Amino acid sequence: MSIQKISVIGLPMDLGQARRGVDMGPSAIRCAEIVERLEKLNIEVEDLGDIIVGRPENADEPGTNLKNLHLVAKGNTQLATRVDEIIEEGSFPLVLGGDHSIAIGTLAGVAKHYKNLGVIWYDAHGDLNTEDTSPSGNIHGMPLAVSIGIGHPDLINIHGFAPKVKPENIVIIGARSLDEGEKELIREKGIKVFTMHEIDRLGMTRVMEECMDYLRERTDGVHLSLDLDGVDPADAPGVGTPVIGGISYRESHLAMEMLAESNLITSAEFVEVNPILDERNKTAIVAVALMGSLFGEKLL
Ligand code: 4U7
Ligand code: MN
Ligand code: MN
Ligand code: MN
Repeated sequence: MSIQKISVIGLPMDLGQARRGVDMGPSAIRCAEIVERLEKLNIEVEDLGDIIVGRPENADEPGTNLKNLHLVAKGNTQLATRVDEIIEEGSFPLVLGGDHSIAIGTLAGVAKHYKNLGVIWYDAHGDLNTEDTSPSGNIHGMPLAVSIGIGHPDLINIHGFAPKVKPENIVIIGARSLDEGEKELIREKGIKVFTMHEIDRLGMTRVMEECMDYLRERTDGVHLSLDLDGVDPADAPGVGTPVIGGISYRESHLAMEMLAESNLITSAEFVEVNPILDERNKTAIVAVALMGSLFGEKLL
């Protein structure tokens, strides 16, 4: 079924990591004309604005080394409710970040609606750390672990149930910076990963075909979580944790076009755009171009 209506919602949160400015991501993406772009595709678009996040008095909270745990959980709890409502009314949730910790809330709201939710995690990183394995204490490095039910109770139980996703329903694309604990978890849980090695070796076309075949046979909906640092920093410099040797803009474009043709994607989020670190809003412009392709924009 093709998409009739898209609901855009922003979570301008930068508390899941240490570099300020990623809270301006939703604004930068709107400046790059996301709404206008999608409206041209004959899809009804509503912009629900942003969820308001508080400012921390102190990042360190007693009893945990998770930074800003309380506010990150609060923002994500609100996001889960909004995303749930969007799907309830038959619209497609398009979530704008914010750092990647916001995937906790998006997935909580989405997962309620599917028995076997699939997830494509487009990212240089695995985001599979826990309080014990995290080298940083930054929650943006943990949302995928949280979604499979591993992590702090205040995060895994958001929206009243856990886990949100089965590990075998996840496909990571673009990984090139995995911590040791994350590698262990990937092996232990049997998470499917196309690292940069597979993208180099097989090419993006085959990687996407294999990814979509894999998900089509086992899921009843697929969420795309796209971290702009999955894209090479030459093409997307405005991110907090850039890693060289990434997926090119062209390859990313192709991946989105293939997803559009497949009709597989039922919700999406674009995260980690940091205009403070960017060059003339380039990363937001890239994000908007990728969203255009994802929703069926054609060159001719
Ligand atoms: B992002 C890191 F140690 N793994 O946990 C961590 F390398 O959402 C980085 O993908 C996490 O941008 C990056 O802090 C999180 C680090
Ligand atoms: Mn990343
Ligand atoms: Mn990420
Ligand atoms: Mn990052």
